[in-house]
Formats: sequence, C-alpha cells, structure tokens
Amino acid sequence: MSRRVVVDPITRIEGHLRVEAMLNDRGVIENAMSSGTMWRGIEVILQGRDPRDAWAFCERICGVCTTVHALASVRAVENAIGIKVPQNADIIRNIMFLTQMVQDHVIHFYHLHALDWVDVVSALKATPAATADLAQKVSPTWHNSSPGYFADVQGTVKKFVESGQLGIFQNAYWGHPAYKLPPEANLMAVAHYLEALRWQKEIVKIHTIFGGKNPHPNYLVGGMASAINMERLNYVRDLITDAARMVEGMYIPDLLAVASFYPEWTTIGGGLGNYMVYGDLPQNGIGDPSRFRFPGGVILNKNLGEVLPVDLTDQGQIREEIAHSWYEYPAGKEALHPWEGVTAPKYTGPKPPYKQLDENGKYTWLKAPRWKGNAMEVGPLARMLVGYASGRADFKEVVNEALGKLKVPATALFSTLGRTAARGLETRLAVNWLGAEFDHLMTNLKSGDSATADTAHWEPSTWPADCKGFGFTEAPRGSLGHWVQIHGGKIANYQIVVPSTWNASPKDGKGQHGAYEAALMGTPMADPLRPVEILRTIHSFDPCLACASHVIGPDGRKLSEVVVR
Ligand code: NFE
Ligand code: MG
Repeated sequence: MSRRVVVDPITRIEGHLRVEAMLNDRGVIENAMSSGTMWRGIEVILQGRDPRDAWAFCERICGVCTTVHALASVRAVENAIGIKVPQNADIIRNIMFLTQMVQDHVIHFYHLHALDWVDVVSALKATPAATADLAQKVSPTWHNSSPGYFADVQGTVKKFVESGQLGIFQNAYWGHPAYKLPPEANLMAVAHYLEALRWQKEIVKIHTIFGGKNPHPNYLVGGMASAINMERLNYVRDLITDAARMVEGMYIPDLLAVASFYPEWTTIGGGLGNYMVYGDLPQNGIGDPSRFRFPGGVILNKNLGEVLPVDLTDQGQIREEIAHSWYEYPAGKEALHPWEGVTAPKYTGPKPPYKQLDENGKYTWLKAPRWKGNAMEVGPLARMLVGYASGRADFKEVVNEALGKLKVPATALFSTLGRTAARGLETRLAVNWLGAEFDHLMTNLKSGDSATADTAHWEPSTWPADCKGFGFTEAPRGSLGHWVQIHGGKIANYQIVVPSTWNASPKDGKGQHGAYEAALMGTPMADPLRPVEILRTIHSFDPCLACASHVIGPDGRKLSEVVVR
C-alpha cells in the first residue's frame, strides 16, 4: 500500500504548483505528479491584436523572468515580417538578458532555494567570531566578515524568532535532520541572504536605463528604443562591476561551501537525462547560431558524446501533447507543432478543494511539450552540459574547476545538486559576458555607430499579407519559444512554449513523465510529514508556474497544505 504526499502549493517559487508523490514501503518516491493548478490564457488574449503590441502582453505573463517573453515575442514578429535588427539592438538585448539572468539566479539561490539547505533558526547557536573565521576562509575577498557584523545579523534573526512571527521564514522545516550545515555556516548564509536582497534591487537599474523600467522594461519590434547618455552608461559599468564582485566573491563561494555538506544530493534527483537548449546571445545576428554565446543542441540519455541539432520550425521536432492536460485538441490530433497549436481549455478535474488528482487521467493546466517525442529538461544544467559537450572552452573551465573543488566526477552533474551548481556556474559566465557586451556597445558608440532600431518595416502596409515566425531565447529557467501567425496585419495564432512547461510537464500520451516528475522518482524521504526532499529537487529547477500555464489564482485556495495519506 503506497502513501501519497501532497504539497500544494509549493512555496518559494513563482506561480501555483502542486506535487503529489507516491511512496513505497521503504519511504522512497516511486511515482510523482506535477500539476499546474491555474490558467489564464495569454495565447487566447493575443488573437486579433497588433503583432507590434504582442511583446507588452506576453511580458506580463511573469514578474520574475520579467523581460524574456518580450524578447522572444519581438524576435517572433521580426522573424515573421523579415526584419533584421541593427547590431546595437542585439547587444542591448543581450545586456538586458544577462542582467535578468544574473539577478534571477542570485535571487533563486539565496531567497528561493537556500532555505532548503540552510537552517535559519540554527544560526542563533553560532558564535559570531567563529562565523567570521569561516567567512574569511570561504569568501576571502568579501568585505563583510567581521565578528561584529555577524553578531548584528544574529541579533536581527533573534528578534525575528523571539517575536514568534517568522514572517517569510514561517512554515519551514527548521530542525529537520536533513539540514547538515553547522550553525556558523547557517549564520553566514543568512547574512548573505540579506545582502543579496539589498543587491538585487540595484542590478535591475540596468533594465531601467535601457528599457525605461523594471519589472517589464520596454522592447520594440525592429530594435530597442533606449535613450542613453554617458553618465548613465558609466553607471551601468559600475553596476556590472559590482555584480561580478558579488558573484565571484559571495555567491560562488557560498554555493560551493553549501554543496560540500550535501554530497548525497549529487546522486539524487537526476531525472530524465535528456537536455535541450535553443541557444542565445547572438554575436552576428539571431540568424547565425554558430556565433551564439549559449550554443543550442540536444543531449539524449546523458550522452555527452553527441549534441543533436534543434529546429524550432521542424514540425516533427517540437510538439505539445495534452493526454494528461486540461485541454482539447481537434478530433484525431494528439500532438501539435506550435504553428498549428490550439489553446482550448477544458477542465475535467475534481471540484476544489480536492484530496488528490488522478494520475491516469488529466491532472494539470500544463501541456506536455516533447522533442521528437522525448521528454526534455531545459535550463541551466542543460545549457552547461550542451556547452561542455560542444567543446566550448569557457564552459569546460568553470565546470571542471567546480568539479575539482568539490572532488566529484562529472556524473555528479546529473542530480539535484548538479542542477543547482550549474545555475551558479552559468552565472559566472553570464556576469563575465555582461561586461563583454557592454564593452562592445561602447566600442560601437565611440566609432559613431549609434543605430539601435530599424523601423523601415514598422507600417503593416510593408508586411506580407500572410506570414509566420518564431522567436526564442534562453530564459533563466530554460529554452523559451514563441510562434506567431499574422494574417492581414493581425495576430491569427500565437503559441508560447515555456521552460517551466517543459520541466513541469505531465505525462504524455506514451506515459513518459516530465522532468520534475522523473527527478522526484527514487528519492528517499526521511519524514513524509516534512517533505524537504521534494522541495530540494523541485526548487533545483526554479519553477515558474505563472509562465508555464500563463495563470492567475481563483479564490479560496489554502495557502499551505501538506497531506499524507
Ligand atoms: Ni516566469 Fe520564465 C523563466 C520563462 S518560466 S520565470 O525563466 O519563460 O520557465
Ligand atoms: Mg503554450
């Protein structure tokens, strides 16, 4: 008789995710379901609108990956119409992209994921002087490391805990035996949690300088509309310098220090072993993938010896299935390429509040995207593996250095901890590239090239009557694609396939699980009433269900529930 653990909603993510895990007699997860519990329908809202406005609607799918849908959207429309943007537009978009990636990954590590590994309450037992010794050893270049500094942080945490109002730290599993850090490491991590919180509001000023605001900066079909001057550009340079110092001085040392206490998590949570990357960060236009900083490709069955090509326009490659999703397709259709995609919601689940979903029926608002019929994992781990397997020296250097420091083999990457480490390693690449993109922009401006947009095709009268296009990017959580069909100057169909839809997808028609579900299977759970193991693996993907199902919330859902039957 198996037991079912239900976590709904999973917190410290974006959006509304429910996980049901079935445990065997030994307390090991033997089956799992990932369910997106709400729906909004941005794809439906876009029909009939002006394609030049699509980015502004799409961008508001999510406040976390706050730029990526706008980027994919303008690229899709430009691809359909046949617009080639000036090089400075690509560079500014790359700067926006990298700013988003660095901010999002740091927030994920400290504010969404760290508390799965760091026990805040244990930090009260730390000796500030010993914490200072540890901090000076772990992150010798980081400035805040005195005993007085850590005593102050500890005092702040103490006030929190003694007030009995833990606020955002409420409802965690403090004291759970799965927490392995000594009190000093916990105190150091809590201090850096607070520092990262202050830092992340600074770095996004880069978005406000090039895009007018954050969240949801402005984009433009044809390029970028950025009013920039020298004083602002100098400020951007300072913000990039600070970001690099923070990533190298604090984030990466903390990541490696925390990881060293959890070696068992290099063998848990690997899941599918199939990885997909569309690629991004053009150096010679979006039409030349050979010059992307993030190379695209597919790895199947953990085979790093072969990287297969991905084609978003090949109707046999990317297709969405709905065998276990609350949607309907036209009669006889089981899998549709996004250009033929249909978004017709049909809820057939139980009336909420419900105790459990049926794994043999439909159980989620997410479709199941597949690549040549295979379930795929997308995101930082996929990107690091594809870069590594493609033989790229920059990827190999950061991966090999981390494996060496942690004294683990490359196979350790296929795991929950590998996923979390990959996110940090790509942040090292990203912050470095951010500086390089900025330097490139400055070189162009100094040489007199200040064009940031091509508006020759702004008027719909210059467009083909019927056209279709695709746009893509590598969002923080993975490969993102938008597909648009334009008839008579208006959007006839718009389909979005999002990173978290790939990762959080349900089973497909063949019964193949999505990445979250596959990664949970085989995980031993110490205490099903406090399912920290489920949180560790699910958080390692950094879920965003707002993106995945383009959703909002109905009334009356409980804020937190763990049911064990
Ligand atoms: Ni809303 Fe997003 C990212 C996109 S979802 S966070 O990154 O696209 O996976
Ligand atoms: Mg979609």
